[in-house]
Amino acid sequence: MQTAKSPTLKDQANKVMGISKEDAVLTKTYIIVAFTALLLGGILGLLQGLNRSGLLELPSWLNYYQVLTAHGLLLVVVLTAFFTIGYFYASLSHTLGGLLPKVRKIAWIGFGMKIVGFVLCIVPILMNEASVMYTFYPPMAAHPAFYIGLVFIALGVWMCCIGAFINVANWRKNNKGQHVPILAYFATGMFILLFFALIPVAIEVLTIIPWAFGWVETINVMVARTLFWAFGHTLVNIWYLTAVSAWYVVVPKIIGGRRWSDTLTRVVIIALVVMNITGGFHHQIIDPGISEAVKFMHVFMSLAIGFPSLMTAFAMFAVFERTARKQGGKGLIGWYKKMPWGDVRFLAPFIAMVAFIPAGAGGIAQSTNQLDQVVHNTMWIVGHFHLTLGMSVVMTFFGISYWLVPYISKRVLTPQINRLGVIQTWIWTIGMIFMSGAMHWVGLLGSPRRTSYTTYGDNATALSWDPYLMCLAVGGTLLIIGVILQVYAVVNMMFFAPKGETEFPIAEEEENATKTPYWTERWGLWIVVMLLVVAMAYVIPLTEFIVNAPPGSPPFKTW
Ligand code: HEM
Ligand SMILES: [Cu+2]
Repeated sequence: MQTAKSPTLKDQANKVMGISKEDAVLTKTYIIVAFTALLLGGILGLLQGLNRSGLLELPSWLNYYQVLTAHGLLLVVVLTAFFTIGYFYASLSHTLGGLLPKVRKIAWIGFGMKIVGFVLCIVPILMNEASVMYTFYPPMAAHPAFYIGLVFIALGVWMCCIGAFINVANWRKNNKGQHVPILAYFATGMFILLFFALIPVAIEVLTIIPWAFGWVETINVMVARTLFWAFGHTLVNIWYLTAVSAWYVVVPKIIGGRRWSDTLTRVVIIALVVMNITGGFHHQIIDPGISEAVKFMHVFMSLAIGFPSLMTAFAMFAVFERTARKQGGKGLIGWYKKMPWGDVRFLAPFIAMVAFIPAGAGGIAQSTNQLDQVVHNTMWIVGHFHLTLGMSVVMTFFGISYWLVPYISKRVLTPQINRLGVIQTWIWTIGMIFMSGAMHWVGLLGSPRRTSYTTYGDNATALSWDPYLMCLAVGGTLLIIGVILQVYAVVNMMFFAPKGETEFPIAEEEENATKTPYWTERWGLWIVVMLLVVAMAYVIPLTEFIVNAPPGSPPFKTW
């Protein structure tokens, strides 16, 4: 497999010398922005947690919904987008023999556009002119600058997608008939999903802008919400694909094992890309005006994504067990004794994987019509995405940082920082169990999400939420300690750790692996299949919303 006939001089130089300075600076900059967003977003999260538990009254110049909008945007958009792009650009650089100069330039232009966009978003938020939350659904309307900022962010991300496509296409042209290296393959899948996911939300934003300016009087709320979730739900799987790439490719190397089946790994990626966008209506189960049949189709497609997830779970535990047996591990679960629990590069993604089991189960519950009636718009949902995103995804990102940051900084992970990382991982785990556990529970008792502290005039039910909200605040406090430790570790590894070479960990395939069939490289075909599945899900409902449009809505400022 992937027996590169004769590695080019550039490939060899890349192996020996590590990442080039230019490529390293690019990823470093993306990572710095990502972790700055974590720090700021974390502080805002703590403010919210303390407010909701009645411990902190926000000053009159700082509105709860302003804080919530900034928290969502910093963590959902800035942290994840910048980390994902920085990580995958380093992966492309490492596995494809360096970034092409023009690709690097494109990525920098994309960076600039995202920053400009982000400033355009944040200024109206600071002025309390855009407390519309990161979902920014009409009929709530923000200052037009907020939406123009979103356009810039989308354009910037598109640039990065195009840059990645150019680099991969160039490699394929020079390596005809070969399989794209696995991490670059993950990157390709992720950037394809990102590229197409941005189309609906860009259309949405372009229809909102004239309405926000007051040039048109009303907007079709159903269309806007649908376009948003076609993107929003896909974003979830973009994060998932990024985290999973490290589970499949990096974690086996760190435990001294080999990768799981190359063919099936690629099939999982294709399945996630093809089936994902079609799940958006599971966020709109309670919305009116969508036929049951259409909702059912979306729920079916959402559950279809469960299939590659289960394959992933199987693959991971198969790798753990196989590796441990080679090292002398015995019995059905004896493998756990052989795992490097003291190595943060393993511990963090391992706990992230385990967290995905309850997180995924909660997601299946929410996709069920009857169960969703109970939890919709309650704190349960907030608990769910702090478990999926805040734990499974973000903790995998943390685990990646302990080798990626030294790798791009030409420094090493010291035992001290590793120990700090292990402590950080446990603090984050316990904090999230408290916070997310409390959120799930209090949600079942009816506490709404996106609502600042209130006792509803000392209503008995509302008062009964208090102990859980206190538990939420305890978890949030632990989490902010975790944020500070993690940011400290990143700064240390980037600027102060001892100089040295750090390996980019990529596990080899099993020796007796079967040859991966070439159809896995036919991205043109997979994109056509994806678009057909998307059309199946969206053409009929969107046509209906537009043809039988209800009276549109004027803009509202509810805060
Ligand atoms: C210090 C750590 C954190 C704390 C204390 C915290 C706390 C909270 C609280 C209390 C809420 C508001 C609940 C509501 O009123 O609906 C919230 C919302 C949210 N959090 Fe966090 N969080 C933290 C970290 C994170 C991370 C790491 C992410 C994602 C990467 C994240 C993503 C979100 C999102 C998307 C929302 C929803 C915003 C909305 O409803 O518009 N949080 N968080
Ligand atoms: Cu979803």
